[in-house]
Amino acid sequence: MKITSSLCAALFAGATLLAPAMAAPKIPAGAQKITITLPQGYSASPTTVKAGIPVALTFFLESDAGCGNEVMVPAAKWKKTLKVGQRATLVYTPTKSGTLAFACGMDHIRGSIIVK
Ligand SMILES: [Cu+2]
Repeated sequence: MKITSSLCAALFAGATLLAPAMAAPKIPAGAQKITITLPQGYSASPTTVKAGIPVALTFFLESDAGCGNEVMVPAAKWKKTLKVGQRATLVYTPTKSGTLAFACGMDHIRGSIIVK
């Protein structure tokens, strides 16, 4: 676990350094594009995506969501704090069917996407 979290921290540090050049991630052709509007997206009925195909998952913070302004996708080791009106996109390829979970940074407001 320690190795994973320090690797994660290193990745975040790298991402921060590269932030100006990487404001928007490259979205592969054929990616499944999904936008989750927060805060209601935490409780909305989940969207379904296909496994094995990249998902361009955009979180849009429509209005203040409290601690939910910070959103994370644990499976992708991805976390982002949004300001109202801001979007952040994660490109991630789910490899198996099930649910792809996202949550506030404290992991107590949760939502999910169904992977088939
Ligand atoms: Cu929270």
